[in-house]
Amino acid sequence: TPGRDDGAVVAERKTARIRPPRMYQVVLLNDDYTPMEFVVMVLQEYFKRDLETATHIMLKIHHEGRGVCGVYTKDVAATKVELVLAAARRSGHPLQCIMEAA
Ligand code: TYC
Repeated sequence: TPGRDDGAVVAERKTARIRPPRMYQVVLLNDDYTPMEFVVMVLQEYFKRDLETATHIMLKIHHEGRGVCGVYTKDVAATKVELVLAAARRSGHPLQCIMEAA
C-alpha cells in the first residue's frame, strides 16, 4: 500500500486473514433393507471408525433414523457422500447418505 509502512500492513492482515472453513456433517439415514454389517463396513472403510464405534453409530441410526458419521470440509464431505452412494448402489442396497451444514 503506497505511503504505508510495510510492517503495519503485515500486522493488520494477521488479524483478518485466517478463518476456519465452514464444516459439513455427513449423515447416514436408516432404511429397512441395508444389512447392518454393510453399514458397519461403510463406517470403517469411508469414515475410519473402529469396529466398536462403527457398530455404535450403526445402531444409533437403526434406532433413531439417522446418525452423523463425521464432520468435514465441503469437498471432503461431498466426496464421501458420492463414494458411499456408489458402494451402496454397487451392492444393491438402498442406503442413503446426505451432507448438511454443521
Ligand atoms: N435398519 C437396517 C436393518 O435392520 C440397518 C441399517 C442401519 C440400515 C443403518 C441403514 O443407515 C442404516 N437391516
